[in-house]
Amino acid sequence: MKIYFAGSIRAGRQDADIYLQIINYLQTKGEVLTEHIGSVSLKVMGEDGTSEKFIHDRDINWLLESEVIVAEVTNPSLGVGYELGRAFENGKKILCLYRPTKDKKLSAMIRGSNFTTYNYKSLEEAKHYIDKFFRDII
Ligand code: 6K6
Repeated sequence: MKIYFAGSIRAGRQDADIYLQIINYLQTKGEVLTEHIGSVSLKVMGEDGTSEKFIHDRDINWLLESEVIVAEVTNPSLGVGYELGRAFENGKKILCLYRPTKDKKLSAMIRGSNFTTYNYKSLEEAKHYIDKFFRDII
């Protein structure tokens, strides 16, 4: 099963290590087409020599060929929001994972959508919800 993982890039890389751990776990469920999102060497400013159009078209092709989209949505990202909208319109199975904090709230456009969204506090909890999501969609 092809899985598209989405997480913030230009909106900030502070959660890159969490993305990596989630991606590592998702790789036990299928083929993650976007494993670079977890790379700590991927910085906010961009991949050298790669045009924005190339990135957009490549990522959308990967998204459209994936069956499942998993997004870590704690750090709000325009790109991730856009990918979720495209995924939804194309009938993809969507899991959003969110770490709640006292002073921030997840966008109503995500929480109020039909996406499966789970709050989590630890990697163990995220893994539990990933297991549940994959059990439910099979
Ligand atoms: C590398 C480092 C910074 O920028 C790059 C090159 N850009 C991207 N490379 C790969 N995927 C990208 C890039 N920019 C956006 N995306 C896609 O949008 C990813 O699949 C992420 O899930 C999402 C991140 O969007 P922003 O708005 O946070 O960048």
